[in-house]
Amino acid sequence: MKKQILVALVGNPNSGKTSLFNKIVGANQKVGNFSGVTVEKYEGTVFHKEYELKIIDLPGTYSLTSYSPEEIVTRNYILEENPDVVINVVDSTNLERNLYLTTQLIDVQANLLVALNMFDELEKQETKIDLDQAEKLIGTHFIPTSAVTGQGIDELFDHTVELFTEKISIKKNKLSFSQYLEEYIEKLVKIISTDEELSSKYYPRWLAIKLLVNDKDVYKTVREYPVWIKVNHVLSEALATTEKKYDSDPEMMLKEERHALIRGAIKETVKYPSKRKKNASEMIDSILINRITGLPLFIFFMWAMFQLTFTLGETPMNWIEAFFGWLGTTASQVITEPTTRSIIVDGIISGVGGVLIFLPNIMILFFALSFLEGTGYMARAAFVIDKVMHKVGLHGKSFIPMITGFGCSVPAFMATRTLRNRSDRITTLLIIPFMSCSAKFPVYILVAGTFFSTSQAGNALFGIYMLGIVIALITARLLKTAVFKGESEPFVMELPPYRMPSLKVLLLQMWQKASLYLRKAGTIILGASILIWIASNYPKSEEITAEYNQIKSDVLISTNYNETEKIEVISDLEFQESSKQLEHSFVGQLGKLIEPVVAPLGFDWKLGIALVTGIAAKEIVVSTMGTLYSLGDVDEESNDLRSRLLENPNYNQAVALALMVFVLLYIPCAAASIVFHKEAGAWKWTAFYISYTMTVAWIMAFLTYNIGKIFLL
Ligand code: BGO
Repeated sequence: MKKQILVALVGNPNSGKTSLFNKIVGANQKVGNFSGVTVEKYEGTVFHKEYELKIIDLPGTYSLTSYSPEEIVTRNYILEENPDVVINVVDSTNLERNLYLTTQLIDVQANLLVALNMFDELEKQETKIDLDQAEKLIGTHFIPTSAVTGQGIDELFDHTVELFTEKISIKKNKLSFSQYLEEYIEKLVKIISTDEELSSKYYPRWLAIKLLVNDKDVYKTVREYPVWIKVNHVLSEALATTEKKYDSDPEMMLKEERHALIRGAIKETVKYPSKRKKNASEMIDSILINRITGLPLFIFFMWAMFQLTFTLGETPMNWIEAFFGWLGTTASQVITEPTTRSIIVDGIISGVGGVLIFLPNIMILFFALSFLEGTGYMARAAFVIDKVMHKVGLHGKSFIPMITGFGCSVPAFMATRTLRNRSDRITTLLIIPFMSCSAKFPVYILVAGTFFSTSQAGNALFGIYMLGIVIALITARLLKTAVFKGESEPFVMELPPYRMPSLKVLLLQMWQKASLYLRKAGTIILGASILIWIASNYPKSEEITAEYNQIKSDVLISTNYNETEKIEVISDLEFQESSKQLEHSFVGQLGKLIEPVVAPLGFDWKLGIALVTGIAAKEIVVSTMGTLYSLGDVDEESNDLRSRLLENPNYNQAVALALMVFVLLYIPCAAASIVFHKEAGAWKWTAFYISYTMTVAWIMAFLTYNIGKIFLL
């Protein structure tokens, strides 16, 4: 008795499925009806080696939704009869349309083989498909066939038997959607999996996807189960957030992402003859993701973005700075009690104000990032970088969390969840800290804007971001050669359609980031500013006070000075006194302790302290500097931080660059580090992450300072 394999043929109308079926089974076929519907059912039997292949030709369909009787029959057959092997017949001359169904067959976890039918036509057109790459990217085997010439039919049988006997396997769920959608899918899968009956009947990931695309049948099914209440809650949330965040709905997004995945897969595997006419999107792609122009263009766009943040941000930044300057001066005049005045002016206004002046730049940066994302360019950038990433042992998929890292390391660390391979994930987690987050932005703007001209500052900023990317790539290469050996697994890189993003969505996304920044300024940074003020003012040294009181009274009664000179000398003495008190305070003592470590980088103890406080949150580097420099300074003319920094004889462009490099590379904030630990899941990685980022930061800042001294001073 031969063993029977149940094989279903599925494909779009006109993919040549009927022709292929006829070619395979010949006259050996019977016609019936699928139960309960008038859709005709063709089945036939062929024998191959010691197996009997029972082949069912399912009705032609474009997708597995439940709109037409053909779709319902096909879908129910696959879900309920569970065929041993599903052969997806694809018109290889029209892949973009035909592979849509393939992505849905992957969702149902069908044991899938793809027959690239009409291959004879494709060969006539001189189109080439890289079958190995296609298999690696999509996780299933692709077999070129022709129902006309009979090409590939034996191979199709061989693969069917091998798949059935598990000599070969397919990689299930090789295609994954964006991090945003995957998070909802994961949430739904978790809930659905708690119901044993439901999850044993249907594959939970498929149910989750179908619920998100609003599939009426699946809704009806899941509603019968107690998990429905929780499921419905997540669905309503998904609907509301997608509407708010993307002005879209999950159904639309999933559909677009399927197309984007297909376009990406085709781009990476199919080579069309050069004489073929391109559509508009392909024409833009041929420049933006071109092997020669792609990378320089990406670098140019990044450069333009940073120039823009500086040039456009300059004026509103000056307004806000002037406002806080005025506020500080007014508060100094109005508040008479010295301690209250100092805490408000030197602590809160200098600290929080110092951070708030960069709000316009932050908003411009996020607007530009959202714009690049919304137009579909960021996905192209990932596509371009994919090639570079492969050289360091990663792939473009890791670039998405890296780009997210430009915004904030917390979501970036979480975005590594889309990487299924553990070594890729750990490597990506370890390189994200070098992708400069937006909280470091105020430090760069402050330092670059103070020590460089506007256009130089834009270049310095661009250079810093590029340095971050380069260090990240070198780190990945090192980790991949020394720790995680082995090839990186290829994935399909999405190519979404080009479009003009809606201004409403861009403004909304920009505002969300701006309000987060404002909230942070009003909470963490305010709290930190007060704490730093306290730690910089206490303990007070009675001796210093007594010593200076004595000198001041000597000056006042001295006959060596006239009245104007006396005011000047007293003012100088007050400055010296407050500097000495600052050095005597907790902050001063800690600063002196750190100084030997940071001195080789050109930093004094105040910068050292600012860097330490920056471990809590990077903006605090700026607010700490604001407080420390305003406390040690009584010069009424320079009441903003930038002027105070410029007046310091120890600071110059070399120190400025070294400071930017250190801030770029050293450990991210505490909140991000906690998330890193959770995602990496082992202390050894957290310990490595802390020591590695700190060491790299120190070495690079040391080099920058010393090389900078030679060329800039
Ligand atoms: C007509 N190669 C080539 N070159 N053509 C193929 C192949 C192949 O591998 N497979 C199928 N075709 P269906 P569905 C036709 O009918 O099997 C052709 O809907 C014509 N008809 O011959 O029906 C196949 O079952 C007049 O073409 O597809 C058929 O999936 C002129 O693709 C068409 C030219 O195949 C659709 C072709 C009156």
